[in-house]
Amino acid sequence: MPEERSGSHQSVTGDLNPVVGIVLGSDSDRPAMEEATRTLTEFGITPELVVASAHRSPELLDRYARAAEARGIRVLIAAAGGAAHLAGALAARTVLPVIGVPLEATGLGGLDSLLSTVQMPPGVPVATVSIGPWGARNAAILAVQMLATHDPELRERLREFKAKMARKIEEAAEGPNQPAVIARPEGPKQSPASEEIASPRRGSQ
Ligand code: C2R
Repeated sequence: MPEERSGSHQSVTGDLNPVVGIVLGSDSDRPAMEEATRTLTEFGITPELVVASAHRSPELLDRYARAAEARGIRVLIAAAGGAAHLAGALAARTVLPVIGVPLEATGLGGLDSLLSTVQMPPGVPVATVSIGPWGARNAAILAVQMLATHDPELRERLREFKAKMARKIEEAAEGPNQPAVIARPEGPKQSPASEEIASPRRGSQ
């Protein structure tokens, strides 16, 4: 188990060496996965993005998967459409956690990629998220949560992120004609730390 990082200098946030690798089955998957990069950047993590296909470039995928851990990658995100064997092929070659994002690429609405990503045989898990952009965002958040198990600064950012999400819903619930029972208890509206996630230190483009 890697040692727990503590303090801003030890945190993976702001690391120049990527700790998250996003693998796309095709260059055509880039738009669908922009949300993943954007979300990771919100948390101060800049991923590396590579295109490699289990079907079309098996040797390239093999090289990438086998070198990832030694290069400092901690979590892999694999996104593919159709017969999406990409995430499983990565998971077969590394002990790093693999998050699979099924994409919609055929007339089957992404159900084909969902099933081919999620239905892994026992022993080779792929943490599969929802189809398309929802999955892209959740894959990034899940990757942050995995990294945060050994990174207190990231854990704090996740708490602020969740608090901000809850506040947004609570504010909507404070609209007219809402039952008093769900009114917000008295307390500070927003902590300065929460503003940080709203406007992260590192660029969010
Ligand atoms: P093209 O647009 O390049 O024809 O790709 C890609 O992820 C993409 O969504 C069409 C779709 O094929 C997917 N693809 C896979 C794999 N390689 C490419 N599912 C794989 O190895 O699993």
